[in-house]
Amino acid sequence: MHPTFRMALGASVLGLALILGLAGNLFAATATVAWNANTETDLAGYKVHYGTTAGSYGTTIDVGNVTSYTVSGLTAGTTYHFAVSAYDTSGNQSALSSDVPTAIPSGNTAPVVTPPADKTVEATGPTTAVSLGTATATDAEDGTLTATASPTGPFTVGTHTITWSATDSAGATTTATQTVTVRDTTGPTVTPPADKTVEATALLTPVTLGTATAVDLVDGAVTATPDQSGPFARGVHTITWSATDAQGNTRTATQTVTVTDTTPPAKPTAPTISLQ
Ligand SMILES: [Ca+2]
Ligand SMILES: [Ca+2]
Repeated sequence: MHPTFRMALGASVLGLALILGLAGNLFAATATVAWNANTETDLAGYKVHYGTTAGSYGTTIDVGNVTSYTVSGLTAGTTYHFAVSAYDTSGNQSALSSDVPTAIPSGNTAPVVTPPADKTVEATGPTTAVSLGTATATDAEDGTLTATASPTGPFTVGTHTITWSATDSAGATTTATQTVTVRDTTGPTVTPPADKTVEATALLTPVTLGTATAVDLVDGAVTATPDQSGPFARGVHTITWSATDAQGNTRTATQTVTVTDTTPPAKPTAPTISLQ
């Protein structure tokens, strides 16, 4: 049995350094591991250990008596743990050096998304379809990408934030926002009751005006009210019916009420005659 071979590796590999390199394939990277040389005269070589879990290295490579080694085939965007051990001519192994965790860069650039211009449109109903336009999305690796919008409408009255997003082949997503404003500046459409002509029944005649209807594109049926309700003197009267929507937009329509007097006075009582 050989005595246990002990090397002051923990101290001697303090200089363990990693030089990361990206190979031609964007998704396979290399890392160069370098360490300080041990000083034992019977030193025979080193082993590089690496894996994705600290202290549990899935791969060990006997790299011989060198002080640097380039590991290839690493997955970009992954963190690896590296350590080095030494062995002598009798086959004794040192303990592992300190663990050196290293994140391999993804080597990918996220897409650039430019949203369409903000939009303001007039409501056409309780919800309004809006042509959002098209966002542009470009990616350094993939070229032109398709950006998708969410939500796409139709939209209620108010301000809405549309998120445009594009995802590249490496799974990197970029978002950009567009603002869509749907406004209601249109008052309800008012339909007045039919014009009326009534015969006077008194100095001021009560008239049943009827009911106006009012419909708003956004709010649906709303209430219309007249500006006067009588009773009316003889003559022609213009009644203004108005209705206001939830946004404060008012529209009006008119109804004409005519009070006629075609009734002759009652015949007088028989006169009395006096002779002189
Ligand atoms: Ca990309
Ligand atoms: Ca309206």
